[in-house]
Amino acid sequence: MSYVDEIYAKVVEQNPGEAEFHQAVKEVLDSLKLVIDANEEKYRKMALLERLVEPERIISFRVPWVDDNGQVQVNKGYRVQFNSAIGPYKGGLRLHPSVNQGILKFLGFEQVFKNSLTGLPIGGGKGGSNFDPKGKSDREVMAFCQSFMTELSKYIGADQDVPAGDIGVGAREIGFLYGQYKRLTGLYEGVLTGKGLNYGGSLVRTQATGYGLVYILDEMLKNNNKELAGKTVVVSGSGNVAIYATEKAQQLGAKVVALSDSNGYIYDADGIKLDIVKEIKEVRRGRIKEYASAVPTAVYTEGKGIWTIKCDIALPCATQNELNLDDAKALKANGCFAVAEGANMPSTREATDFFLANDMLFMPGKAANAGGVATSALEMSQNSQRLSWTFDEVDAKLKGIMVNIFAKADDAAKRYGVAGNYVAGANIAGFEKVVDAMMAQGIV
Ligand code: NDP
Ligand code: 2IT
Repeated sequence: MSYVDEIYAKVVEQNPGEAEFHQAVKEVLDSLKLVIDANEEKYRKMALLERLVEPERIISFRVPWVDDNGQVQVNKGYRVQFNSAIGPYKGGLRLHPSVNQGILKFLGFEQVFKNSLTGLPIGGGKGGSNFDPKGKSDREVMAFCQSFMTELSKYIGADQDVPAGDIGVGAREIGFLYGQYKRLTGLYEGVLTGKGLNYGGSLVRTQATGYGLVYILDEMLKNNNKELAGKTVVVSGSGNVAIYATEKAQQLGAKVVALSDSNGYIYDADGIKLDIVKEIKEVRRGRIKEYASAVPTAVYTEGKGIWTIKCDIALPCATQNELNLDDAKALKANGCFAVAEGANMPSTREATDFFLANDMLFMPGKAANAGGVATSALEMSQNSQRLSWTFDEVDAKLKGIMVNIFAKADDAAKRYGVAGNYVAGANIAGFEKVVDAMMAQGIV
């Protein structure tokens, strides 16, 4: 058995029940076969792959808090510190009832390669809890965040591990988490990113993941003699990534006709009116179906099915495995020619293979959504400098980073004889920097 296949078998055996983690590891290892096979002896001796797939550390803890009825609630809290070869652990915190250790390991593993692709000095990590912020009062969210940070604060720091937002964690949660960290440690430092602009946050961080997604999409299209202007786009989700992907796509002349949440999706043939979506989602914390009550041209459909809408470009921006093989076939049948992943691993492996086999342009999440964490790293730089850059400065840096990520994925794919396969390209390019740093730092 090849070294790569051996390691994958071990991962499945030693991490039972963690399907998403197995899926993420398999995709990366399959891409790396070409690179590993050429250096098999050296890497085997150094147990390079064994170290790459094993988190440096996983912290898991109890999170007790009191709800508005005076009832004590208990959630599970985690931080997966996956790999610090190229910088302090960096990655978001997810608050969603589906969170478990396996999901955070998949996200932490992806983050290692994503962060490497940004070219910035950040290692990979991820954390979160099975706490569900939906329907909770601000006081309940604060109580949870304070309890979560009371434990997490022992393991993080501006030069050690710097969490940020992800599903269910936005400006409100980062504020509560930051306040508690400062109170416990007495340190006013860049220990979290996505902070408010008045206490160390960076301009563009809120928009960064969605904007970055559209910047790299635009670059991929241009490099394949296509253009974004005038195209019809379907975006799934209606959270942070979906909203700002829609905003940038519209700015660049595309027409976004659909958005969704976990209950259903809206279709607006006239093009999504984003100010109404922002009011529903960012201000009222409501459901996407409320859009159809406010906009007469819109239709709301309960349940899944957003990928059956006819479009040129699909941007999955909700969650893992939200787009399966049938969805991929429906997209192709309707003329869709490009897919870029705003979410982490939103396409199943079968869907990804279908895109690649059918000559669709496909940019995987670890390249396509890296703009968020890249701008987080820019926030860290500004915190260290004790300076704030202007919107245009940060936006220009973000754009440069995304164009560069495209170039790296494109170049690696060409070097290994799989031109146009940006999955292989992104995985290989991300891996090259991490492996180089790991080999240089010895057996740690
Ligand atoms: P938000 O919490 O702001 O929004 C998440 C959106 O996805 C909501 O519309 C939500 O619907 C929907 N969603 C979440 N879980 C599910 C589910 N199980 N089934 C169906 N729909 C679901 O999160 P973000 O926009 O920040 O994150 C979206 C994706 O982007 C995630 O995969 C995240 O890991 C990834 N990402 C985020 C980055 C960031 O900077 N925020 C950076 C890089 C990647 P509902 O409200 O009904 O739950
Ligand atoms: O998946 C991701 O890259 C994020 N949720 C953003 C992480 C960060 O540290 O900004």
